[in-house]
Amino acid sequence: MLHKIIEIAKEAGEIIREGFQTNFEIEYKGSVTNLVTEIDKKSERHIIDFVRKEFPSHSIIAEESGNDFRSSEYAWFIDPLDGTTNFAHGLPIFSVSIGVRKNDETIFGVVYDIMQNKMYAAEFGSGSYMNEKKLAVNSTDKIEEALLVTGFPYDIARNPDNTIERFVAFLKKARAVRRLGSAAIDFCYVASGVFAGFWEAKLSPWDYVAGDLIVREAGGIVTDFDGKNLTPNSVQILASNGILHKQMLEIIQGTR
Ligand code: 2AM
Ligand code: CA
Repeated sequence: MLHKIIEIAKEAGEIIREGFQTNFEIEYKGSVTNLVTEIDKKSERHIIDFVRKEFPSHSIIAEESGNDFRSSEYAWFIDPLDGTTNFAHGLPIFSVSIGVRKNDETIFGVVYDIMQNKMYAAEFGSGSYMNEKKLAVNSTDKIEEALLVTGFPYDIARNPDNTIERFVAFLKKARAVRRLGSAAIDFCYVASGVFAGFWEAKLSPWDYVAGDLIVREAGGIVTDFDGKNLTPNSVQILASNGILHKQMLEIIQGTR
C-alpha cells in the first residue's frame, strides 16, 4: 500500500510540476489570501480517482472536495497541493501530502517535495525515509542553537490568536526562525534534522496527518499546544526533535 501511495503522490506531483508557472486559473476560498488554483483541483481529482478505484471502501478527507466518509476503518487525508500561495507566485516550495489512518492510528505518511524531487515516506513502526535515505531528527539541545520554522494562517489579519506574540518569543530565543509556506515540507525538514522544531497555530488534518507520522518515525515528537498527541481534530501543532519539545511548549504557553 505504501508503494501505491508513493506512486500516486508522484503522479500528482507531475501534474503540479507541469502546471507550475503556466496560466492557471485562480479562485478565492472566502478571502483574497486563501487561494485555490485549477492545478490543486486537477491534482486532487487524480488522487481521489485512484483511491476510489483501488480502495472503494475507504473514507476520504480531502482539502478541496471535503469529506467522503465510508464505513471502512481506513481514512485518507489528502492535501493535493500544500503551499498553494508559493505555487501561485512562482516560488518552488510546495508538496503533495497524503496520510492514511487505520482506526485511531496513522499508518502511512507520504509527502512529495515536487521541485526537489524528494519523496518522504513513513510507515508506522518502520521509520521515515527520503527517497532511499533513512531520516533522523537532529540532536540540538539548546534553543539558542535551534533553527526553527513556522507558518501563519490565512486569517491572521482578522484572527491574530497570539500568532505574532508567539513568533516574537521564538525569534528572541532561537538562532533563527524561517517561514517556508508548506506545512508538510516543514514537518519533513524536522524529520531530516534541518529544523529542530516547527509550530503552526491553524492547520487542518490534510496539512499534518502525513507529516506527523514522518516526524515521529524519525524520532521526533508531535503534539498540540497543550502537549497532547494529535487527532484529526487538532488545530495547533508543535513538531520537534523531542529534546526541545518541553521548552518549546513552555514558550508557546508563555504567550497565551
Ligand atoms: P495550503 O497551501 O495547502 O493551503 C502555510 O502557513 C501552511 O499552512 C500551508 O501548508 C497552508 O496549506 C496551511 N494553512 C495556512 N492557513 C491555513 C488555514 N487557515 N487552515 C488550514 N491550513 C492552512
Ligand atoms: Ca492545499
